[in-house]
Amino acid sequence: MDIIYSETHRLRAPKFELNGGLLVPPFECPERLDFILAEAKARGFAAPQPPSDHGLAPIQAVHDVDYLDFLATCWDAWQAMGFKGEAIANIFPSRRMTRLAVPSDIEGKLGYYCLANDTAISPGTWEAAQGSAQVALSGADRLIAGQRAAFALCRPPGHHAAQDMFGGYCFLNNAGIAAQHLRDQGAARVAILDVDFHHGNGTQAMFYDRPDVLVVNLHGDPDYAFPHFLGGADERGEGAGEGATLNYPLPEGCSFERWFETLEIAVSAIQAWGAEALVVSLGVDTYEGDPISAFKLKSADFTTYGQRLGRFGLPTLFVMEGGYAVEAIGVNTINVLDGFAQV
Ligand code: SP5
Ligand code: ZN
Repeated sequence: MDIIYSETHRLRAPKFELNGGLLVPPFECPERLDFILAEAKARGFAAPQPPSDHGLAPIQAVHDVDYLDFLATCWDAWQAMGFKGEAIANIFPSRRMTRLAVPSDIEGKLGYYCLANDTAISPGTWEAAQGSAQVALSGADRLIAGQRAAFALCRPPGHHAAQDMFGGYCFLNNAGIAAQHLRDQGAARVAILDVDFHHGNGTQAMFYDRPDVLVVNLHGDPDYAFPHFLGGADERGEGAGEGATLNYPLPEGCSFERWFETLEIAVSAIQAWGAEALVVSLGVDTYEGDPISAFKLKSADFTTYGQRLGRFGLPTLFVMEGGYAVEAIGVNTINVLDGFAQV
């Protein structure tokens, strides 16, 4: 299985994350990918391949132009204000503050386009986000060329990013961009299966009214888990997209047994829907040792579910999302890919 990877991810290196009322070193850090690459190498995967440049058009196919302009100019505008720290939003268009205009002021813009203040914008963030999207697009190209599977080793992750919102460590929705690319290159029906601990609110929002991209999430119930305001079982799509969104919220402390039963239901639904290609939003923050999540998967369980996805038999693009137990992220991620490849 080809692994697509770009060094540009290192440009995404914020110093701070607001967590528990403190500015702490970000959970989503460059070292994550070093552990995954080292494990891939140790387990006999071929050297990673760089992405090819698809430009901005396939990104604009799912993200709003004004949002992309904001991402491209945010850091310079923030610095021009004379602020000394990273760009962290502190005001949001929340309930009963529904003025629709986008403020010209950068603090206003930042809040307008932000969904969570866990995510600072820092120098190089935009360049790294674009590189990550190119990795996903190049992974999709492997499927278009007829390969059975590919691994887009994306960083920063993408599934919380919507058409016009960043946050949850995400800026561009890599899985959504890849799914749209597969559609544009001829796949009639594409499914996105999101197995990250957190609900992929951005991916769901992006395709909510569309019948051609099925979005399926297994995640911590928003009642207790980030992002809290999307991901209920009653959200099933709207308009032409009615029925093409499926949510399986799961309890705190969820066992692998319960999780895997739910995966079986999700896989059956994808099969019944008639997907031609599968994009897996691969977050391994379902691991029992994850510092910010609440499921109980053990490292061997990742192999088991990788094998199940392998038996499923669809052309499959794995897109890296979350996973913050850095010392275990390599083993857990490669276990999924290895399990898939064994079948
Ligand atoms: C891609 C991805 O996995 N993004 C996740 C972003 C989550 N950021 C906010 C985390 C807040 C965690 N609070 C944990 C409380 C534990 N009880
Ligand atoms: Zn996550």
